[in-house]
Amino acid sequence: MIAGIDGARLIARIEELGATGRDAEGRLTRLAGTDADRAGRDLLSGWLHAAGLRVEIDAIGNIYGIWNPEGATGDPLMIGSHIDTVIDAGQFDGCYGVLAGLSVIEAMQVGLAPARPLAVVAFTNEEGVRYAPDMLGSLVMAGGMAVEEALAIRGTDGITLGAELARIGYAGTLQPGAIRPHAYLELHIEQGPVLEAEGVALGAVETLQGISWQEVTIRGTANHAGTTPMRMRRDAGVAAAGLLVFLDELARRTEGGVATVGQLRFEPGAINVIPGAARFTVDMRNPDEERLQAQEEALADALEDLRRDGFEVTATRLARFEPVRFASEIVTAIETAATERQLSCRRMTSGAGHDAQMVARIAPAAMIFVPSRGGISHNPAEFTDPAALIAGANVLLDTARRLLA
Ligand code: HGY
Ligand code: MN
Ligand code: MN
Repeated sequence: MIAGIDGARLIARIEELGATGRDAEGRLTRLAGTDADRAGRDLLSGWLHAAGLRVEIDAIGNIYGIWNPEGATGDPLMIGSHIDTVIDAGQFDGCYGVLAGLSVIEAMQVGLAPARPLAVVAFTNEEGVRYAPDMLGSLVMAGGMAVEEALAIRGTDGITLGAELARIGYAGTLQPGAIRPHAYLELHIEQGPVLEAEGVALGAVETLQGISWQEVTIRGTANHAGTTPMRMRRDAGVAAAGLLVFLDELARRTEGGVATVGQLRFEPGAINVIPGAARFTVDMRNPDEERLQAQEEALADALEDLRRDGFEVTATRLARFEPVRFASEIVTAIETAATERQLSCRRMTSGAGHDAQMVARIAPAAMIFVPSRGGISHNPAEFTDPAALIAGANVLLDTARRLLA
């Protein structure tokens, strides 16, 4: 009987990976394909090799650590997440799930001989901050996008993902999808307030909400800030500001809706020039597909109104994923594993996007959440108590064993 994972080593690795790829201001920022991403990838690959795993890199840069015990056959049980981050990130988002997956394999290597191989995976560009869409590596592995199309995506800095993966040494040869999961588990911090507010130890994630990403450009007329009467202005900045308030109010009155404008840029961006153009991103989400479509239609109507007011408006789709329901048999296995460890557990939906939603296209998949302090994430203040991290990893271990039985 294996008692559990090596908790101290898991926490130490989270800390060490969390110290990797910090910028000059000490901010954790490992965007896909950057030197910081390479540093994180190299550190993880070293741990995978040290655990005696076969390490494979596929053509979209996904990193697989495969354990093929004596006599094991069939497709692997896959445990994964991501190690790329947002800007000024917390150290748990994604990394926790990958490192917990490694710790599960290492625990099983002592005394267990599963009949099926196991693979721990770190997917490329889950965050989508530099390259859209997000969850890109798992989307390609699941056959949702051709690898050539994904490699040709230009980042926010104009450089293609393919060029960057080659530059950092992670343009693999393995065909994405060649390693097909028998089933998939992902352990992740909740990144929201629910578990902490309810005092529940774990979340058995059964659904994940729909996601709609767009980039909107509004063009008006750049003009002199002093000489141009208000009645003569076509101020793209004010038009954009009106849309930001509209999107916020729309989400607040739409059941389950959320909306975020994370990036906003005025051009030419001078103190005494009326903005001739405004570019911004729109992230809208809803667990209900029809309501998400209604949010998208309301935005489209608002953009049409601006065109009638004389603005030139374009909207480019960056990502669009429908809500996902995970495999109920795995959700049940997670609940059983939690109960056996006397840990409280509740079913829930995920507000965040995750690689599991892509892998669910090709295999039974589900997720386990642990609480986030204050519900904070995508922020250096992101934190989960070490005991909760270790408890989550042990429930991941027990669930994996149940799926391998
Ligand atoms: O955007 C998301 O929900 C995820 O963090 N990529
Ligand atoms: Mn994540
Ligand atoms: Mn994230």
